[in-house]
Amino acid sequence: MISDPIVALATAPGRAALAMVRLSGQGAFQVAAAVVRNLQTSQPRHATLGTFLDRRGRPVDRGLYIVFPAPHSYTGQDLVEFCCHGGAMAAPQLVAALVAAGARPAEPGEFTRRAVLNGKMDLLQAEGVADLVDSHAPVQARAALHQIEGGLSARIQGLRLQLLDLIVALSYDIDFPGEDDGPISTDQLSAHLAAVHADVDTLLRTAPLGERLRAGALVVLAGAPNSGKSALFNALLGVERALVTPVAGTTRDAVEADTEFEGWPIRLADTAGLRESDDMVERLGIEVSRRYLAAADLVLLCVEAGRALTPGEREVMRDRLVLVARTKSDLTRSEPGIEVEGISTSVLTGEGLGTLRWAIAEAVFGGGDGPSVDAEPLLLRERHRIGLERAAEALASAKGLLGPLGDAALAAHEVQGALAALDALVGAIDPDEVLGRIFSRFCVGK
Ligand SMILES: Nc1nc2c(ncn2[C@@H]2O[C@H](COP(=O)(O)OP(=O)(O)O)[C@@H](O)[C@H]2O)c(=O)[nH]1
Ligand SMILES: [Mg+2]
Repeated sequence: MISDPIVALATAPGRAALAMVRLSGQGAFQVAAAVVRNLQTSQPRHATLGTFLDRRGRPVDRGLYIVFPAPHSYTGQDLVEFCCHGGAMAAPQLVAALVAAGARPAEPGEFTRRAVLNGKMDLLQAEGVADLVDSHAPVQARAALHQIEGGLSARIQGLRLQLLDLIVALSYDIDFPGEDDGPISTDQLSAHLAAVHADVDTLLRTAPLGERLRAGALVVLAGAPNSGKSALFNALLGVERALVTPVAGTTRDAVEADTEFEGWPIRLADTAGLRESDDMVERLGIEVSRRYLAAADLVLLCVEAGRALTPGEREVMRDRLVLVARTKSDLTRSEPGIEVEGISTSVLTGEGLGTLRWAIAEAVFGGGDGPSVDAEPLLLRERHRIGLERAAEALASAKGLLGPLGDAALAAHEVQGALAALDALVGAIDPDEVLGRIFSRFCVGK
């Protein structure tokens, strides 16, 4: 059912000054009327102070409510937002009162799902909403907001219109076959097709950065035991997450944390040291380290300042993106004139930490503060990439079907396929499967 009244706490539960409860669906105002003393609905989208009552008419809170008559609401349905007090009692009691009055507790993402089904936003924008809620770095948040505002949707819409033009042009060829010199020559058709194909490819090239931006770049600390990995991990995060001890082999499991460097999202992982070990648990940790190394977008190789790199460390640097952090620089006075490979750092003095954060962001995201992220839409998800890859494949097939020896009808069919791939990205072509996957990861109340 997509119209029955649903209710949810839209803010995080727990101790807080305020909380927000959302109610949406057909009959939402009747449900609200059973809970709000003298509910006023004559002034849409105005905050009204009211007393909220439980099912026996006892006040549970006093707060603001706003009524949004359909279709001018987030979901496109009649909707009421309640702003009540936070904490363990007021908001949960208000939700319980609304349920008692006939609303159903909402599923995760159900409000946004209704917004999509009612045409208030498309699927790409809905994904942007989820990404903004999940983001933990400013650039990531900006990319998500850009998507909510329709950046990627507009770009896809532009591609759709190009494809529709192409289909129209091809149908002329179907209707008047053999007229080589009709209003649209094969050369023109080919050029038109090549232009759309190039635009699809341009967008596809944003996928590696986009997907890395959404997930956060995986930066893995590696190096010999006791080289200062865990200390550096904590210092880069600014919180004590991993255990630091003088005992080699302390870190046995990988510790991961989401953070941001220079506004860019980073998944920082501390691992066990890379060395042979007889201790079974430590060996398992080392195995985990190897797996992390294989998955890393960047390896931060920790090497004590003032010593040469070992052959094993050189091996780690082969064939992957590696930055060398020279650790414990406070313990060694670097000899003037001797060039030290890597960025000199110390967790005691703080030397090099800022430089290192900057260098990591630069290495994995190409640096800058991301003006391109604001100006240009990115493909942030695998789903987007796969959709555009399908479109690109269909266009490549269409290309082979143009010309006197080709078949305009088949070419048009391929272009239709490309169009369908883009439609599925934006809209609810395959509603249950795609919508189910997307919205199951939402928060309740969104
Ligand atoms: N003086 C100094 N000691 C450090 C620094 N970083 C780490 N250490 C010490 O080196 C030892 C090993 O550090 P740890 O981070 O546990 O190394 P890991 O085995 O590579 O994780 C600990 O005793 C730390 O206190 C540093 O920048 N300066
Ligand atoms: Mg450690």
